Amino acid sequence: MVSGTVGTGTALGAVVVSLLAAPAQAAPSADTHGADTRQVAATAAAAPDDAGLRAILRMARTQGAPGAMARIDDNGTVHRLVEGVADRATGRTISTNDRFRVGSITKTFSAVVLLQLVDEGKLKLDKSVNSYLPGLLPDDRITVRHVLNHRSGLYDYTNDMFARTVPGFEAVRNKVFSYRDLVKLSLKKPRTNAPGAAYSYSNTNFVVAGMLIEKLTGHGVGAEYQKRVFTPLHLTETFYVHPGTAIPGRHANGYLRPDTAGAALVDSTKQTASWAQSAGAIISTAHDLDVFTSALLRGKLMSAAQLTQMKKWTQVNSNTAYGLGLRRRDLSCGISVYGHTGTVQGYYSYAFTTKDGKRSLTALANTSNNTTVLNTMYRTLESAFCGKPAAKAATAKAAAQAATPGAAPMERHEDIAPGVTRD
Ligand code: REX
Repeated sequence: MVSGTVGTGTALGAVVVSLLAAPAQAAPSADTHGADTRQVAATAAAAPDDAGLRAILRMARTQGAPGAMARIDDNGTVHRLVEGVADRATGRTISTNDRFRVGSITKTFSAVVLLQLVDEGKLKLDKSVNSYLPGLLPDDRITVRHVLNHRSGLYDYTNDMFARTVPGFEAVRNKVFSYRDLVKLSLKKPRTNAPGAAYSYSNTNFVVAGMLIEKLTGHGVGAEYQKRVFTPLHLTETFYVHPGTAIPGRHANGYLRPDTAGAALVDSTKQTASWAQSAGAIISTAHDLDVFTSALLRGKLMSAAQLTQMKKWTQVNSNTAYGLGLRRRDLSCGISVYGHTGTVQGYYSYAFTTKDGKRSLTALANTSNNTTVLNTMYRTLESAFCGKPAAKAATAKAAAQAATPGAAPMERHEDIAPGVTRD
């Protein structure tokens, strides 16, 4: 079943977050690549393509996702599209109001907390991690910035943990790790590069980010997310329940695809997500994620100076760049969108917004370890921000002269932790 509704929803603009006085902008470090210089349209010009989105969600379902949904908040107008089920046992239709595990979208929340701490003068991006957490890392040259832009070289322990998908998951489903346990797992392996030398996506970086939050605030990350982000933005559907295993309230179940072709999906809804914590354990909804990404890009969560730091990009591939806990995706119509992707067992999600925060998309498929579905869901960004193919062509033409030369042929290179996703 497919359904789509458009209506006027919660205004995204009524968010007021008091900011501490912003200090002078930090000097750019040698390892940060281009500032935010793409001169493309600031916001999506074409109306969202609801029919195109519907077709994408339907395709995700035929490719093995029990359900898929998308919500667009477009300057006060809400588009809701759903396909399939939230729960295979009851057959309940998935809803755009369902809570789900957001995976690495959590990284953006962690980066926001750390950048607020920079604003408060408690943290410096270009200082050594070891100056805050003595002896934690084997190289004093690894800075806070290296951790936030995945240039630390710290090996991603999830490569080994989830080399075999279902056994790997079942081995950690109910486990509670300390951050130090996870860093220790990473340090068993050689580092992938010298500090600052290369981009290499790693969950270990955002485990270190969580440790920094705890050390500098004296509180667990859940309390800091709540105080600094969830409460000020009224994200009442957003939770950090670690090490609890249940998703509170109405939610979509998650279904993990085993590596063996034809094997039955595994209901992976309940887990501690302790392997992820500050790298991936937040639970939220499409509405709350749309509010979050919009508020972030509108500058409601940190000083302009720190948002500029967050948007210092490392080019990852022809259409993706990474800032500090923030991805930029360059779409075929010449528009760039900002946010993050998330993969946690049973859930693939996308949460992106325009440069001015006026149009936001959150999309979810309640399966994972299925690259075909992931590739399909990636296309929701095009429908949401570029509109119908005809409108897309016109927008692309208008933006062509302004766009970065050579950027954005439409291709998807998901930089999931290497070796972690299987076809
Ligand atoms: C863990 C394994 C994937 C998933 C992972 N997730 O590292 C982080 C994340 C938290 O959200 N990353 C995304 C499992 C990609 C991001 O940053 O955008 N795969 C699955 C396997 C493969 O077990 N053997 O697909 O559910």
